[in-house]
Amino acid sequence: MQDGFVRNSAGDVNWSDGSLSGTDVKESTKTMGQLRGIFRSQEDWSMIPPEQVVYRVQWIPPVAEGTEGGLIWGNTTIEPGLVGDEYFMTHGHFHQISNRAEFYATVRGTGYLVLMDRDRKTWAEPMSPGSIHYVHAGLAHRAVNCGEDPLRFVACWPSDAGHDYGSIAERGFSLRVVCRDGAPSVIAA
Ligand code: S6P
Ligand code: ZN
Repeated sequence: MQDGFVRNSAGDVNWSDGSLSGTDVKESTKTMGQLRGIFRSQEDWSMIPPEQVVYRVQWIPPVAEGTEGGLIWGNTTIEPGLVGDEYFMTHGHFHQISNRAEFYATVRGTGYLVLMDRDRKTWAEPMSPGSIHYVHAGLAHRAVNCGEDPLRFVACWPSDAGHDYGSIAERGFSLRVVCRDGAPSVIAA
């Protein structure tokens, strides 16, 4: 085989758990302390150690983030847990460029993908292993872990999508996923 004809351009995904490996894998961790104001009860939030990990993200950017026309592959793992009666979840965001969509696909665990348009109309799609979710352009998205095990999903999004966290930090979503009598319930915020 001549050098340069056969090579892996991105990295490797372990299909049993969605994890990524390779030299270009980036990783970030979101702790409870970084999620101030995201959960409904500030009092319950303050009782959890700020260093508690809520979720981890891995991603491979084959092109620099912000590049038009590229794609990024990643995964997110949300730990199980509750802040009061509210399940651990991601911060949630709109994409900065409003016509940029995204795919999510669940690998492990159960939960909900909460979706909201700019008029604050909100709904939730159940997540379970194998479920594929198309996040239409312009929708805010947040994943919620309602199970007793980590919730892991893979995602693919445009490299120039960007993340608008400010709108969610200010007003949140208009639905919340809470534990009622031991089971998840989707309620108006
Ligand atoms: C990126 C994609 C995911 C999230 C990740 C964490 O567009 O939607 O990789 O970044 O699930 O969520 P958040 O809201 O903290 O970015
Ligand atoms: Zn996104």
